Amino acid sequence: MDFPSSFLNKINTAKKIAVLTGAGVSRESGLDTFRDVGGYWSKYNPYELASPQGFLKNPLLVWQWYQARRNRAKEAEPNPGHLALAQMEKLFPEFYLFTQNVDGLHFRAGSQNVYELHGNIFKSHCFSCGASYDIDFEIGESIDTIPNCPRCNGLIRPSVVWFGESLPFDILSLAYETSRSCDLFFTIGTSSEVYPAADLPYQAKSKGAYVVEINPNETSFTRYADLSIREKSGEILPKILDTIKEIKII
Ligand code: BV8
Ligand code: ZN
Repeated sequence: MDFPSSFLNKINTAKKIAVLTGAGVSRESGLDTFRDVGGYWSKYNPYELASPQGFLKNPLLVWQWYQARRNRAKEAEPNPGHLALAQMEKLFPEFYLFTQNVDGLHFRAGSQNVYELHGNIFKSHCFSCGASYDIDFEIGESIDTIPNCPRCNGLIRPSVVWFGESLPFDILSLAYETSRSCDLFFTIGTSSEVYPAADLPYQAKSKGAYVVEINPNETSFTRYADLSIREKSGEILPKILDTIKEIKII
């Protein structure tokens, strides 16, 4: 693929890179997205499954959904898109990867500087007192398979950020600061629907960064992007990596 000279020049001069990824980056690892046809939100009401109210109303249903996603994420492998991002990180002085994904695949691909905006599906904590638990348990068909907190007997929940819950303050602050001070911003595999994560590319754009969107479909951000690539991330990111290596003569 021939990239525009504006992008090639930016690759050559950029010192600080910021990346925002969404569920589309894990699609080629076989994991479902949320808003694609057949995605989670076409089958379930997001507020039933990804909100504290939904969890309190039916903790077993929510846990069974997360347990199924945990099992699929465990079986999944990082795809060429994850792997290319892990290699790209080594080619720039500063490279920050902010992900909305909770599947842990960026870490497994070898990315080091990864920040999980919406938490991690393999971590759990007590809904009542907040104590963290990395216990390995299997959710079954009855509510008593949901572990209770040994400290306060509260219900244990997945350590992900649900609708109506604040993102980790330190990570969100870093994401805003990085987006507003980077030279080159990639928004990859996200529908740009969920805030505050979806605000990050706008922040980058407002401060003069060159913003690249990678998504087979248009999004509400597309018209603001300096370069919008209608491709699958697992296919185009290895080509971008090769281009970076050619430019940096590596
Ligand atoms: C917050 C849990 C402050 C983790 C998720 C009313 C009350 C409270 C808040 C709100 C409200 N109204 C609006 C809000 C704000 C709300 C929000 O933005 N709602 C939207 C829907 C309008 N946000 C929040 O609530 C956030 N918190 O605001 O706190 C606050 C606090 C208290 C009170 C008020 C405010 C919390 C947001 C986090 C929600 N958690 N899930 C999990 O289970 O995974 S949402 C879910 O959406 C995931 O986190 C996911 O990461 C996120 C974004 O989805 P995407 O990753 O973009 O995935 P999607 O399917 O949408 O798109 C995939 C894309 O990939 C598509 O575009 C597709 O074309 C593309 N694609 C497909 N294949 C490929 C590909 N791309 C590349 N390659 C491919 N091969
Ligand atoms: Zn507790």
